[in-house]
Amino acid sequence: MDHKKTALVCLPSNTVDQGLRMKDRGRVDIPKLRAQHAAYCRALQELGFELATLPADDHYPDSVFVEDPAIIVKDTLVISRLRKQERSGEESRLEQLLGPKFPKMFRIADPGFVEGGDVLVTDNKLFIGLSTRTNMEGAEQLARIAHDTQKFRSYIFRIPESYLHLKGEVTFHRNFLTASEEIARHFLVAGQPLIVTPADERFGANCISWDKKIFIHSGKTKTKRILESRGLEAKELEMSEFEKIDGALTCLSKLFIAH
Ligand code: CIR
Repeated sequence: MDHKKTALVCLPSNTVDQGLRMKDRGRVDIPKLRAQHAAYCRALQELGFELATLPADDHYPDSVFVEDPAIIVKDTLVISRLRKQERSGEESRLEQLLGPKFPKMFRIADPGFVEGGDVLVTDNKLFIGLSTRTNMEGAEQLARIAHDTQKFRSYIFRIPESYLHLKGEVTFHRNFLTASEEIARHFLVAGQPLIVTPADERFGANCISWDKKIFIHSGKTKTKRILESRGLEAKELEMSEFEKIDGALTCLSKLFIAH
């Protein structure tokens, strides 16, 4: 059987500059953002991913952030329940596209809310961040689904108020994790080597990799040095326009193995 490493992405909408933001970080330059998205897609291909690309959806300014509307735990697909009115409804497009590819599918139900950005999935554990977007009801529903379908154990904890999502500051890379020093202690139970990044480099721990090659947000010089000292080949991607609307590298794709 052909097992393809697939990256689901969504093209940026014409309204992407109206994306939600925790604080004003300046005007989003849409042409520049599109160029950054194109470079990101090329990076995924360089890592060996085949792209599945959703068309832009102007009704949803934040629809480029496909990490949030769904969670994948092995062959189980969980459709999120997005908290913000402005994003509510983004889930159905992912469900239509991904639903047929997964033998098991569940939906987070009222009064639960979970966003994919708050869920770190490792080989056998979930780490779920409670945030302004993910509540305890949602986290418990997800933990139950992951336990019943895959025997996964879940760890649920509150994330710092300055974070939008847990995964802005932690990434699972198959053989190791990268995590900001501010939250790294939560992942000591992960059973994987942990590479700790400085707390003052926002999104430093949010990176995409395959084997030794790792793409990071540009300008994270200390993070880059740390990754290189661990034998990784770190390459920078300019993400300035996404950072203005609180987006990081992993937020822009949903990675899975297609059967
Ligand atoms: C939002 O506030 O929902 C978007 N502007 C940013 C979403 C970033 N997604 C992520 O961290 N997974």
